Amino acid sequence: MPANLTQQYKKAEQRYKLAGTDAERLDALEEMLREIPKHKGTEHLQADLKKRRSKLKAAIEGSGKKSGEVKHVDVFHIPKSGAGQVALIGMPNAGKSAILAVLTGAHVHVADYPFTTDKPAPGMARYEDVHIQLVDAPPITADYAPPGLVNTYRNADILAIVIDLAGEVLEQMKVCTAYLDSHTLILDETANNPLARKTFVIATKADIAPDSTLETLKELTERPFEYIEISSEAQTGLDGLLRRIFEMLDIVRVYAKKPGKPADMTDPFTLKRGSNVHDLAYHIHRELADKLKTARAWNSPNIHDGQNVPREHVLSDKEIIELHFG
Ligand SMILES: Nc1nc2c(ncn2[C@@H]2O[C@H](COP(=O)(O)OP(=O)(O)OP(=O)(O)O)[C@@H](O)[C@H]2O)c(=O)[nH]1
Ligand SMILES: [Mg+2]
Repeated sequence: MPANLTQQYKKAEQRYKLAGTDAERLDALEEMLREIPKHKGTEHLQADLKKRRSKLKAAIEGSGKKSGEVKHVDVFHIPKSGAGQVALIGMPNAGKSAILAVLTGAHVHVADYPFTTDKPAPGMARYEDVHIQLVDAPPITADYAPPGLVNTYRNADILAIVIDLAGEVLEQMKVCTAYLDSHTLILDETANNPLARKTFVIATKADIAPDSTLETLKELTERPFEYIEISSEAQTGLDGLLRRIFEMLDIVRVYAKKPGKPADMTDPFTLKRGSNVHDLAYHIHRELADKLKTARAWNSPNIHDGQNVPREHVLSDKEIIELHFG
């Protein structure tokens, strides 16, 4: 086994091992293939991964298929990857695919006619050293939304309503909120609805928006959404958008360190805010978590660098943790 596999590769491998379904396994395997360093030392492993990939693909295509029956793959289910998943919702031509393209480099079609996108597609954006998954989606209208689309939104951590500021903003807002309401997807603080998702608004095409369109939209929308104004074309507001998404995900990043070795500061683990040292150990390795003996922390508020911390120690963003297993 070559020694120079990246953290990202190892995480994907971990995901592969923990996957519950073939589809998740395939997704993790694809990431491993993307992340594996491409050189002579990894040729065998690459070949092995590719072999496993074709087997999995065959298994997925074969499953549920009786003779002559058409295969069923849920194209609306986008397996999660990265620190969190944000799915876009909007009317035709709103600019959803353009957001994916500019933030993730995913190969999505951006075009000047409606209904360009016909199924959801993921892409990976980056905020500092955190990977955030964005999901492009086919459009909805007042009369129609693809029936399976609700699955895409149910699976996401956060929903982003994409409004074209150069279009009919009130109509777009009405159609999107009506859709989210009718599927009880929208977060109503008072209703304690477990199906609801955190929802905010991306107001796009700021470069060609008539003056004060956004102000009007805010004034006439009753729900207290957060609005983030961007332009994919002029590439404005994008850093702020990613920073807010990171904050909304409510996660902390933690750099794990082996005793006697420097921490890998390039690729943090991400955990829900409020997680502790034991959660980190569990996240890294399920079986090892209970064998955790001690831990030391660096870059932690109120703690001297290198001090021992208990397993109940709550992690803060950017902490470095050294785990000692018994
Ligand atoms: N000026 C300007 N044009 C934009 C911007 N974002 C998208 N567009 C244009 O708007 C049109 C539609 O963009 P898409 O990203 O394909 O829209 P969509 O929401 O994915 O459309 P559907 O796939 O039909 O749902 C394209 O011609 C884009 O070039 C922007 O920020 N500024
Ligand atoms: Mg599109």
